[in-house]
Amino acid sequence: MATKFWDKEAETMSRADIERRQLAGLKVAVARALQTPFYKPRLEGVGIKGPDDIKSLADLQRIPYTTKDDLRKAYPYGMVAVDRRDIVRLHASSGTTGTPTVIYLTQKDVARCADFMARSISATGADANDVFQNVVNYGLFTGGLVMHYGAERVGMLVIPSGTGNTSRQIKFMKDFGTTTVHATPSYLLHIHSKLAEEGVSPGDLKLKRAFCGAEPYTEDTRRKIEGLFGIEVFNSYGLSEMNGPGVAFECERRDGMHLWEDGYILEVIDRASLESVPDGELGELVLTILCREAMPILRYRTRDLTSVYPEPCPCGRTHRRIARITGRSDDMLIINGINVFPSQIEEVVMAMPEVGTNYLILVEKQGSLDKLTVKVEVGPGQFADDSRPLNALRERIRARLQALISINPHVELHEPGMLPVSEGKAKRVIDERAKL
Ligand code: DLL
Repeated sequence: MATKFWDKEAETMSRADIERRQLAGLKVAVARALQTPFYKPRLEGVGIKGPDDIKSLADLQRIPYTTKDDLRKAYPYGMVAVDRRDIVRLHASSGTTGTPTVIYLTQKDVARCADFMARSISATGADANDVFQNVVNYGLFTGGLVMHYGAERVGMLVIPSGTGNTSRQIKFMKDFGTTTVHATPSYLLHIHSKLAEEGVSPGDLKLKRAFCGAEPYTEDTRRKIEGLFGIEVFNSYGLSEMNGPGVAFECERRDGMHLWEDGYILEVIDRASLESVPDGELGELVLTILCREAMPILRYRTRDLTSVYPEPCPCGRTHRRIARITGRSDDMLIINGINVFPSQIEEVVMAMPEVGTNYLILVEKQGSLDKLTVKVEVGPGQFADDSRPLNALRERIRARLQALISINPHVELHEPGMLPVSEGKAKRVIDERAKL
């Protein structure tokens, strides 16, 4: 399969060259960090007083981890390393409560984000021939503007349609001949469920591919979207703290996401010991950003769970791949003492062909015990006079879930369109116990 490079030299450089770049980048990042009220005492406390104290990449291990809480404590300007007048943009995380986590970009940072994004987009095969509909929020969320700038850099025709007004999204897709769409997987499924109402079938569209990210989803959900639209779905990973999308992206092989190692140093750690785990083993992703002037962040604990692919990718890119994010360490539900990740439930539900495009997990207290309810929308036309097929489906979902998570859940089946939809990140879990 011919692969498209945006910057072949950078994307295929040898490991030795990547590490040389990383060491140089780390020295610069440390020098910048020492300019900030937050990092100066931290770094000096471990004997790092200047960039020359970083002699090899192993010195990274001397630097303490940075957490989301640290970012909140440094709010608003405690981690800024440049003159205020050099900052041209800020973004903030989508957290719904408390102090937001904010990141800042200089002109050069904005350009670098666009470059990493352009690499990512090109790796999927997209180019200036494509019409690109950016169906994500254009506000403080990085998914809108950062993706937009990258898509323009590649030369695609960008429709900055933002989220919402699903019937208009479908009209744009049809009228402008959209070939590539960027959306959360949950919203893209919702768009599919509305096609028929608009009198449009997937065959009427020119859609070839979708970039899906910003929230966890399983391989079955990917396959479901691919089958429903007849397109290819590329997994896209990023977080505001690391400039948003464009951190790691799937290439045409759609098997693991290349993490751009000349822009980021990646570590995967064990959550208990905080030590690095071997390639292939699941752990928490820790990232150090090398490609940002305005706001250095060193060894950021993302809370996202992944592993590094041990083998190189046949596409020729030398930047290592990370596996699909299986969830966040703080996502885990403990139900009657048993650990359950929402992704395990999604895995069962979305693997069933009868299931539609939406589901919801509800956890409540019932007496002294926890009660798990999984609400699932079925595909169109399945609620009929004969309830036996649905009863059988309900029982199959229940039994498979019980086998996988060792909890006997209540399963409710719903007609299409009955469960709440979000246009951005889906809220899949409602934990009523938290309110007690
Ligand atoms: O979601 C940036 C982004 C925008 C990524 C568009 C991809 C596409 P935040 O709002 O800060 O930034 O949320 C970051 O979302 O730590 C993960 O937990 C989750 N996340 C992002 N991409 C994926 C993915 C953006 N592909 C948080 N799979 C991250 C699973 C993802 N989870």
